[in-house]
Amino acid sequence: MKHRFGTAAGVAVLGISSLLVAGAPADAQARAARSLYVYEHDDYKGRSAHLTANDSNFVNNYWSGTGASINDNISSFKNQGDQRAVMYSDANYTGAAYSALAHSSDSDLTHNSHNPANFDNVASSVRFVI
Ligand SMILES: [Ca+2]
Ligand SMILES: [Ca+2]
Ligand SMILES: [Ca+2]
Repeated sequence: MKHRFGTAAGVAVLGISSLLVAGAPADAQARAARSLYVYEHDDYKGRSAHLTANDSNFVNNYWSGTGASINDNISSFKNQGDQRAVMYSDANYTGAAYSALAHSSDSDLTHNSHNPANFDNVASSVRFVI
C-alpha cells in the first residue's frame, strides 16, 4: 500500500514537470485564460497595460509604450480572461484585495460595493485564480 502511494506521487510529479517542459500548449492556454487590461484613469481612459500572468510587484510594470509604472495608478480595468484576477493593494499579494471576476469590468475603482470601498490608485500586485 505504502509503495503504491509512493509510485502514484512519483507519476504525478513527472506529469507536472513534463507539462512544464512541453511548454507551448500550456502557455498558450494560460495566456488565453489570463487577460487583464488596466487603465490609468476612470472609464478605461489614459494609458493602458495588459497583464497576463501573476505579478508580485507592479513597480517594474509600465503603461504600454512608456517608462511610467502602473503601480498605485490603476483606476479602471477590463478582465477579458477566463480567470478571476485578484489585485492587492500591496506587493507580494498582501494588503487589501479586490476580486475582479472573469469577464468583468469596472470603470471606476473609487466606489465599490463588494470589494474594498476605494481601490483607486492602490493596486500593487495581481494573482490569477480559477
Ligand atoms: Ca512586476
Ligand atoms: Ca489612476
Ligand atoms: Ca499599492
